Amino acid sequence: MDFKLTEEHLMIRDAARDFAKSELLPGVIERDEKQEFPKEQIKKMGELGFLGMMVSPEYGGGGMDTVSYVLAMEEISKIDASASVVMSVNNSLVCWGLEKFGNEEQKQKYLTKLATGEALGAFCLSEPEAGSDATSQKTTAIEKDDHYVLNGTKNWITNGGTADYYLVIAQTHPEKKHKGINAFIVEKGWKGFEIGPKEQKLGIRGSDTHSLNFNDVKVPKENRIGEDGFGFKFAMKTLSGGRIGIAAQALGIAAGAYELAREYSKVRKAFGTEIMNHQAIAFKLADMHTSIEAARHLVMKAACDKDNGENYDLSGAMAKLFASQTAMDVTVEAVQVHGGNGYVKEYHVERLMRDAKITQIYEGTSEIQKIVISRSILRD
Ligand code: COS
Repeated sequence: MDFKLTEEHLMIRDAARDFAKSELLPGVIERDEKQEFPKEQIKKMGELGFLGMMVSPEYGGGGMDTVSYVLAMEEISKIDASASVVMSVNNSLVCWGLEKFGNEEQKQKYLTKLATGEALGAFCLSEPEAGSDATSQKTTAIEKDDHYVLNGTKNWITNGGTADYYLVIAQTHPEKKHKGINAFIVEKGWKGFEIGPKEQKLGIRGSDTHSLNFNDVKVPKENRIGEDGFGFKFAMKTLSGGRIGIAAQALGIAAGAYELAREYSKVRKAFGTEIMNHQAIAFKLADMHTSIEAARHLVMKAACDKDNGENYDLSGAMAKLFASQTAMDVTVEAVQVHGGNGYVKEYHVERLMRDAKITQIYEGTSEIQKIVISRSILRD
């Protein structure tokens, strides 16, 4: 096994690191406090190519591999997990799904804009009664003449209010259960498409999360992705890659909190010496570093599997499960290393601790990852 990164990988990682420090760090505490979407910063991320990293240059993307993508995700997430979830959804759920399964017209019309950041995307699978139980879709898309009529509600949609294009999963043939589900591209502003109020969240507060209502929205037939009934497979395949992005986000949150704790331990004094000289603190840092390295290996393995054309359902699920637990453990310890200062906003670690929790919930809870993992290892 060769874990060496190429010159190009290192350049991408450094570019993401520099961007995060110079453009995302200023104002990150205030955006979190006010639940303010990083609009200008996301625009710049689009201009720099961070929103369509893996899309082929033919459609305006960066043509990069998944390893590059997770390296950039880690660096952005160290500083601002609200910005990185926007990046993750646009790259892995929206752009990847469209490039892999959309037709040429759909790619020309939508992907070219999404890959450059000219437009932003959202992925709409979850519903009030279909979160983990994703096959129980209540949103319907009924065929009528040259279009489908979409009705229903989607919940907890990232980029819900800010997106331009929405990939919406809906049931067309309820009698066929998950085999009757379709995926559609829906544009903001279409008649009957209403954006619900913004959710008040524990973490990733700068990201824009809404419920969406569809009331007799007319969706042209040409906006269905893939064959009739392909929607559930579309969602599952797309989410498998999305989980690698969220694993990288969790890794970045953990690494960001660890780096802050390590540096703090070198300057904060207690009992006459820097706290790093107390074994109670040094051992915490040793544990944090070790689990972050283990998470990084799992994230890289999943990214390499995807780049090498291997199946990544299992490695992606393991990466997400482990990295998200690492994010929780490490951020809690980073707050502890900071003591009282860890509990106040200006030291950043309390925000990272709040941001970490969602990585165990979205794009498949940790329990769902265990279903995917156990089914995979017991099938072979
Ligand atoms: N790739 C391709 N197809 C997949 C797949 C994958 N990774 N995972 C499942 N499928 C297919 C199965 O092959 C099956 O198709 P067939 O009946 O044609 O064989 C179909 O999907 C249904 O799968 P299954 O029978 O395993 O469905 P379950 O209801 O048991 O649920 C889980 C499967 C739990 C894995 C799925 O519902 C899931 O991932 N839930 C979480 C959803 C989620 O991540 N929500 C967050 C929303 S985004 S924030």
